[in-house]
Amino acid sequence: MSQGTLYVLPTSPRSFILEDLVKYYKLDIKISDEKDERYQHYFPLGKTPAFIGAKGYALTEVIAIARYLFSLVPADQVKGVLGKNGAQYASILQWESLINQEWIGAWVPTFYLAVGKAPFNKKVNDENLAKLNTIGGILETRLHDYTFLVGERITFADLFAVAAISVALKTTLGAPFLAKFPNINRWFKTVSQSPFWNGRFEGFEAVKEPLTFTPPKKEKKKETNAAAAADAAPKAPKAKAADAADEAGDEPAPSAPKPKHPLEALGKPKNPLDEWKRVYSNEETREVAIPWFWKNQYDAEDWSLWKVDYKYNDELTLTFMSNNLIGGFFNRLSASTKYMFGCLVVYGENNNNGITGAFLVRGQDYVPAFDVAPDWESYEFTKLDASKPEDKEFIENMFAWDKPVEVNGEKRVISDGKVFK
Ligand SMILES: N[C@@H](CCC(=O)N[C@@H](CS)C(=O)NCC(=O)O)C(=O)O
Repeated sequence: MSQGTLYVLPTSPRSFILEDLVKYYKLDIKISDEKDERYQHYFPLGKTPAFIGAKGYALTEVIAIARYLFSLVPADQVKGVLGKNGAQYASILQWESLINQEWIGAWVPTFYLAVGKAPFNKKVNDENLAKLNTIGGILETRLHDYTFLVGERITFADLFAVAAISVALKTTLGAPFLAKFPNINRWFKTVSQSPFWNGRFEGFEAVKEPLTFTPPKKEKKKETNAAAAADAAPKAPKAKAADAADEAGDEPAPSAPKPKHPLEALGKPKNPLDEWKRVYSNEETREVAIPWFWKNQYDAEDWSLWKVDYKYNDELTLTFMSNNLIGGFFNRLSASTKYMFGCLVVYGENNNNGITGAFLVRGQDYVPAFDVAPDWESYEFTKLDASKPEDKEFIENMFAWDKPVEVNGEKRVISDGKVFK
């Protein structure tokens, strides 16, 4: 019988290191990336990794779970990976804790800011990047004097740190970080080749240009003044006033009454969106929701249908980052929630993917619904005609997103997506 279930978020270093530990030591543990009912029962915080063992023994916190998993490995196989004495054991915990708390804690905000999952804030971005560099300096000094973080052989401290640093090298720190810290570079190469990873880092390359906040293309061109040019990480246009006040130490001006959404002027539609959103969320998409949509929701007078394509697919890298980009866009569209519904999907694979989808929009123009998001011009909008079978099929495929999508005559598998509702 399996010794338990490990709940993971596969893209997260806190999770994939435990997955690799389970695989490397051939532990009889089920890995699940689905938060099933048992998970919900035991883990109200909703975080991963999490573990449920025999008789309902439940654990959260990556460091604790790692220790429990090691306790299931025969002692002669663990060898020195947890240190050869009490002092080494404690030093390993020290590095793990530093990386888990301080490094990952600083990297996550830089990543969220870069992919638009958090509203851009230069101060927060700069502070966290500076902190990552300070920790880089601490590791560099240590690795100047020692081959590995704790003594002269690989321990779990090295493995954990490599997992956490790898995601930063793929995103907001990239190759310039390794160029600055040659000992980290040397150590990262060695540790990432350990058989522990079973080839996870084969062909690993840090991104040459670290991910940073990118304003919509049009805005980029407009920013010609020296101040904007000197700004290493340009701000979103809408964040500017607030940031300027922040930097000057000003109190923000009292807020004016919230302006009405321009689509209010169209009055109430015959079929408001709420019922459709409920049906879509609760019913089988193909069997019930889509027929309901055509029968009860869509009418060509009140609503229009749009194909939405990201314009810069060639700049996308990892599929989960493309999906986060959609998440950020949807957050910034929230002022238009009452006026539209839609799905955007990520098709393809890492380093070869794109974003497309379909939206139902109040009125006959897409601009008033979409221009609430500063990056709306990074997307291309094409009107769809529900009386054309191919357009109708596209909309249904996007709402259901259960089949490959055809892009330039090629069928592409949908790897992820989000619903705007
Ligand atoms: N202190 C926890 C942190 C766990 C954590 O924040 N996990 C992230 C993924 S790496 C998560 O579940 N995020 C989702 C959320 O915060 O809702 C640990 O060390 O394991």
